[in-house]
Amino acid sequence: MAGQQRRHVHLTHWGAAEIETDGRQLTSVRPWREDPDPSRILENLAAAHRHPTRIGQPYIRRGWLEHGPGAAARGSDAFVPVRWDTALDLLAGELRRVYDRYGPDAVFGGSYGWASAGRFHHAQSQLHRFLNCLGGYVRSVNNYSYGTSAVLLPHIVGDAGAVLGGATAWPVIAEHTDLIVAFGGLSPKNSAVASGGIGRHVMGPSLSAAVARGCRLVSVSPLRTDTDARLGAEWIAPVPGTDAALMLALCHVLDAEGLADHGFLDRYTVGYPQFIAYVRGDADGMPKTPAWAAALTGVPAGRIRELARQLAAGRTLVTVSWSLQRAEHGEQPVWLGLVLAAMLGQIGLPGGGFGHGYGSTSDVGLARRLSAPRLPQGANGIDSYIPVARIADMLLQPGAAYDYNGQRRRYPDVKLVYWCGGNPFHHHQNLARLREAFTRPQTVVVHDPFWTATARHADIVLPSTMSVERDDFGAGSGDSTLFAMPQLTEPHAQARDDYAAFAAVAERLGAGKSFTEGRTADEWLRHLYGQWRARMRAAGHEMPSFAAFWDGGSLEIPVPDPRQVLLSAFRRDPARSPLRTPSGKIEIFSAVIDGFGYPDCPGHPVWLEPSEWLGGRPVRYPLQLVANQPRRRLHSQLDVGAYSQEGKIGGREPAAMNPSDAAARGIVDQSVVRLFNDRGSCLAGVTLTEDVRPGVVQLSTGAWYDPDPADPSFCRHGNPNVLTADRPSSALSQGNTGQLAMIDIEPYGPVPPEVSVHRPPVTAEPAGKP
Ligand code: PGD
Repeated sequence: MAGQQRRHVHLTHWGAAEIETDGRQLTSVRPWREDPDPSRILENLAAAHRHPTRIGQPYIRRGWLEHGPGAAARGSDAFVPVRWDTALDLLAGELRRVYDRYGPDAVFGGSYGWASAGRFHHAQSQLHRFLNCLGGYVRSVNNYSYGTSAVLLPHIVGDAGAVLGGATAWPVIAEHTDLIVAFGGLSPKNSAVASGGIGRHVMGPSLSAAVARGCRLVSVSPLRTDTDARLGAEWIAPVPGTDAALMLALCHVLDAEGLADHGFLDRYTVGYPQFIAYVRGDADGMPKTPAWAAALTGVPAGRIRELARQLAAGRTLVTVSWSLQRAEHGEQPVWLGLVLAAMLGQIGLPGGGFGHGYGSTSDVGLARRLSAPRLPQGANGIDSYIPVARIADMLLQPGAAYDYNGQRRRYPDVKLVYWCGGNPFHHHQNLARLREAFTRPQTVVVHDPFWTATARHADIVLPSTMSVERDDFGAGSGDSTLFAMPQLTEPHAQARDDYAAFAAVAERLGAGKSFTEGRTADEWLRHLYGQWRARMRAAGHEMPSFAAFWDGGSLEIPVPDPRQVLLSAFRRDPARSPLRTPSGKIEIFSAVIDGFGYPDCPGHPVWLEPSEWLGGRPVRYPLQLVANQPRRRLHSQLDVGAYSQEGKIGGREPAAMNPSDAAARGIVDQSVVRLFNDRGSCLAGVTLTEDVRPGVVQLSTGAWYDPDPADPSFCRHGNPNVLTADRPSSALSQGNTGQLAMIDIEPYGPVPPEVSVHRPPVTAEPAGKP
């Protein structure tokens, strides 16, 4: 393929791109011309594609190769390059050993992660299908994006998918909304990305249209940049983690001033009396007044009172970002956002009501499309799972009991961990603890295109192709454009598609036929497309032939209701379109949750003091870290790319803090600093800005974890997850709480150590050579 000029639109999680290649390199990457608001993250693609941290061939960790399964030196050992056949034989042998000796309950295939756009080569789906062919695996449920809401929403409003996929569409907001109050903001950087991809970014243009019509925005966040400055939003900056208190006070004012819509509450909700008794302080003697909330949030009581009146004055959308639930007691702000909207009585009306995740990903606010083609994953032979963020607990405490969503469960005893398409050493909290947890399994297998921190903590490492190196088609999970994604370059070195690797191992284990069904990857694409086309035809939609689709480059999947309004059918007729809650209504009080008896998530939303926050006593670490999503890449993906690298300061991940906090510590702009707490420390390059609330430090996730060899709790590069706590959001949801942590920060005196993670790891002599 080298030397062959190619040019095609290609889909990524952060947008579609018009890519030109010479068959080997990406010679030009430009945004798709139909995207009205493309993301600069595309600029990472070309340099990352041929970066030295691509994995060029299979590797086996030296200790594992020489001594067999076991963890000694995992994470610091050298890697031995091996031939594909050797790696596949070793992997097949190890899978056979573990399945025979321990069964599928000992194989963890949860493998959380976003991998790449593309429906067939979706890494997790491939892995799950493969492990299902071997008898099954321990899976993970929920996600790191909205894992807390995913458990809460079914109890209170029916199901998470309905709220996210059914969100009121952007054109309706642009046309009808008078006021958007965005708890957690409407982040332009987060709306640049969507799982599975996004063709047209419409949030920015839609908000501009709303504002041009006269819609006002209030952005509630410790970071001013959480809403695009060009929209002229009012910035309210509460103490991080106190949005629930602010919302309770807004409810208090609506109640006290007779602004609550009792007609709506009576008809469409249950449990308002219990909730409002709490707000009034009937039981605890503490009315949740603006003065009460001002002391917790730092937002003046007068502004809270005035905001409540503004909420009730017109068509208001109350929206809560996903980031707010990525915290201890993360259920509360989400539940309260819904309750606040219910009190305003506009749920189900165009442009009013509730939203969750606008600005958290670009597909919330896209009207729901019909289904897209996808790879069937087969059936799992066992029913063993963990809530996804309990990975370290599972590995560290096999057999231990824990609570989850009304159940008392036990962790399985996992011997083999298989990761394909995710990076836990990016996404999980308290990385030193995760590293300890990764010393427990006998074997860790990772497929990835890059030498990520997770690949460096594996025993068997297989090099995957990137999406530009294979034929596929892709549509984002909420987007309606299905793109043909023809292969643009030859694979890097000896990288192979995950599908090819799994097929070869399955063959060795006698499961080749069930995994491949006798199809090549190309035949799978045609098969999946054909099945989908038949389904669409049965539903009355004629779609082009595969050849016509492939030649045309993209097609539009039908969208039944482009102007969808969240819960409009329920509003029209709650008896005929009840919610899938026990009462069929919005549950302001949930008897089910109440019945679980969890102190950290009672039966109606409340203010609960987090274990660590700016108002906490005693003060050990005085600054609040906000570990949010990065602007210059998606998660940890393509951190070696040009746009991500351009943002580094002194080679470190950029952090931002208020000049007043910096001055108190002798920290100067653009210098290298050390962030620390009891769990760990990391370096970062600091920017001083009034856009960060005093008392707060912002450091995004996704800088590749670069542990000091002598101290894995010290990251030389700037991964904030060495600082965050591996503490669940609550017993209800067991979600991750990576967004917030208490820290301190100081100038870094010595010459900063080299960041080594952007070079490949140490490799040993190939097996069998002198
Ligand atoms: P990615 O960096 O997207 O992070 O965590 P996630 O694990 O999804 O990892 C995807 C990996 O897949 C990359 O290493 C990439 O190279 C690899 N990959 C890409 N394509 C392929 C392929 O075709 N085959 C294979 N085998 N691999 C491939 C993200 C997670 O992080 C998420 S979703 C959220 S929302 C969380 N957010 C936070 C947060 O706000 N704060 C903190 N502190 N921590 C978080 N972690 C979470």
